[in-house]
Amino acid sequence: MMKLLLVSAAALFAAAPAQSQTPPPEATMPPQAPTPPQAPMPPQAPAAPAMTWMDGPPGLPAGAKMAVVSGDPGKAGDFKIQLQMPAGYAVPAHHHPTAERVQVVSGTLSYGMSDKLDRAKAKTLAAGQHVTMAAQMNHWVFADAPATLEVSGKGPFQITYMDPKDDPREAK
Ligand SMILES: [Cu+2]
Repeated sequence: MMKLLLVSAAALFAAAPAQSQTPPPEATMPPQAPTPPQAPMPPQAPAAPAMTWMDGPPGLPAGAKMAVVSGDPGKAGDFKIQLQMPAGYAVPAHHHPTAERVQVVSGTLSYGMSDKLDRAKAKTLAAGQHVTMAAQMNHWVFADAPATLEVSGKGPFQITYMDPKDDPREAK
């Protein structure tokens, strides 16, 4: 009987050896320097350059304002401009030597692809929508309310009116 108890006790100790060990002394943390108050700044997107608005190019009817977004419409290469049209503004039928992509930023743009501006055949584009006018293809646009467009294409930007009398440069 006694022998059995001893065996049991030995088995208990054997089963829980860790409990008999003294826990390691707690490591004392070295005093920490206070966190510097200036946290690292998150990477910032470069500020969008402020757009400079100027009178539209002489090839467009007076009244529009333009701002260059990227590139240079007067030089070879890709360009992107924005164009602000006042209410009632219209560009009669014309074409360009290269394709012209027109996207509405705000307002509504009416347009058509034919040799003469025809309000009855106009399609409309709302903000965010775009159309691409193929190179050499006559088209026209008008805006009954103020509208802002983004126009992109390959420079140098040139415009040829179907009817030379529509060309504002002819009047000068
Ligand atoms: Cu055009």
